[in-house]
Amino acid sequence: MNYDAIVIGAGFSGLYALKRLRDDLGLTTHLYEQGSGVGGTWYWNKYPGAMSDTRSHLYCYSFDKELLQQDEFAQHYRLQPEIRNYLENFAKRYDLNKDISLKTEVAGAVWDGDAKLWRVELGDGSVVSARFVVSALGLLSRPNLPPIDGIESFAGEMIHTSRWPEGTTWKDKRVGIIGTGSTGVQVITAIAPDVKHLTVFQRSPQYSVPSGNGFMSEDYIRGIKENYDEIWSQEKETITVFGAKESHVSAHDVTPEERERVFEEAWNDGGGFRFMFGTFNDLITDEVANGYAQEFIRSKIRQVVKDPVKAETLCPKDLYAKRPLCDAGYFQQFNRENVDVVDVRANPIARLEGHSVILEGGETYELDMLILATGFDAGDGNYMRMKLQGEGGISIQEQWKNGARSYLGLMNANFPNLFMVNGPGVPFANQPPAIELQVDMLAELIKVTLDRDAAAIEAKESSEFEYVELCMELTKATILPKSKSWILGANIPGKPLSLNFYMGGYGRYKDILEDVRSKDYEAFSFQN
Ligand code: FAD
Ligand code: NA7
Repeated sequence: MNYDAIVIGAGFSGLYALKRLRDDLGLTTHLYEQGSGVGGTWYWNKYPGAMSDTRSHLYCYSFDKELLQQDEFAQHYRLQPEIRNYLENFAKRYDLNKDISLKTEVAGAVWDGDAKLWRVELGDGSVVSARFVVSALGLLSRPNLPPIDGIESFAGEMIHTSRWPEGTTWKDKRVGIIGTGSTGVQVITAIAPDVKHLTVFQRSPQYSVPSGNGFMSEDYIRGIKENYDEIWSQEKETITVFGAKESHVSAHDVTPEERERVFEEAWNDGGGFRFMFGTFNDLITDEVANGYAQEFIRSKIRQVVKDPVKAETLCPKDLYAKRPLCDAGYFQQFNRENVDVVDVRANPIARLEGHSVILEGGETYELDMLILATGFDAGDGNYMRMKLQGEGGISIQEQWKNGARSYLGLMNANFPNLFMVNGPGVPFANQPPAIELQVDMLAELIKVTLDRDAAAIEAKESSEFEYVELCMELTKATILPKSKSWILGANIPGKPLSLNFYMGGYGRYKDILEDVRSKDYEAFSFQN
């Protein structure tokens, strides 16, 4: 089969790309998805407690005014089944399913420079072709399985949270969980009341604040819907578009009492992004300011957790510089008799054997079920296992050998007509609107290519170089490089620093795209 365009991945990104390319540009377009349903993140992550922590009214596409009015949400945050439904309904609304092949992995794509098209290899070995490819493989999609001895032969149930089988039960079981990131915090909070015993194997304690989730009044929801245009246009000028009013005040410019008041107010309002970006403007750029937030959250953990030994184990001492978390009563779970926390940074996991997790110190924990909330090989994880070859046969592994990078998160030099959504260097922001921005831009670039009667478009090396420098500079202006998290690919042992994000914010990224447009796309080269 030959298409004008092939899209890979059926999450927020791929579904919107299929709609834009097929319906708005009139291209014959087909989408391949390895899962057996659409939804991407929200198809895969069915673990208990899974939810978004972007405010409900902003965790959706913004372009479709009718859908915004019809959309149903009742709480401040959407739960996984609701988001999956939303995306399934989106696919139905635009009749996308007829152009989607599920259970179809794309194994690779090779640029044929003579024919000026991509030869796309599917999992069963068959080959299809297309002039344009949109790879919407996901930012947080490739599961990270920790390299723990004996992991393949663990005798109990073992589940990575992003591969949670429907119908799994944890009730009355002896459960262990490795990982206390956003996912771990959600799972622990959800299952603690029902398990027989829960052992939390914690390597890094977390700064988590209350989510403040709860039902919104009908009046409140009506108010949102009546003012959506204004809400979106205001939000799209912010850094994160997470619905948290961003602060313009330095933590250094207020008295200690005022700082405490501001933190307390944010703690009571709820929301991780609200706490990190809405209290003071320098928490992720200034270690001293960051320290004030750390101390505040530690004091809250010590107030909530009754057992002082558990409380100390749960108190983070690192920087508050991973993705900000929020929870529905995480620390409270450790007041239950049946919930323990084990510090596996001080005493690492040595191996799994039979039903047991065994620490280097020899302590043995026998379990019925082990949950791996160990996150993702973020950003380039899905790319690195594909055979993706651009101009002259250069592989993506070679292109990114010193770390994943790109121009605008959208294109790489040497890879003509290949567009990424959520490629390295996209804005660190609420995803659905950030995805729309990228997909709209790539659709625009395809249109420009077609209008110019060009066979292909490619990012210039110089554009990519300058953009990577900019991303690097912005990242270095933050304290993020000092924290080991997936944001820069530091959660995967041996992985080079990946510029997963542009740290200038959504609003400024939008301005960069406008600049590209105003300069008549000179950042790209066109082939005939
Ligand atoms: P995905 O939804 O990851 O979709 C990618 C798809 O590509 C997957 O279905 C995958 O199976 C498919 N795929 C990959 N490789 C191949 C291949 N070779 N062949 C075929 N198919 C392939 N973001 C926020 O902004 N706010 C939040 O609150 C938030 N919460 C999150 C909570 C969790 C638990 C997780 C994991 C992520 C969260 N995110 C959040 C990020 C979330 O990933 C994005 O918001 C968004 O869903 C990404 O959509 P996507 O389409 O780009 O990628
Ligand atoms: P994260 O945030 O990467 O968290 C993974 C957790 O797993 C984190 O606590 C890790 O500890 C821990 N981990 C990973 N490997 C190991 C090993 N080998 N031993 C012990 N502990 C380990 O992933 P999440 O799924 O929670 O969240 C990812 C994003 O998805 C999140 O930010 C949201 O955007 C949605 P570490 O911190 O590395 O010491």
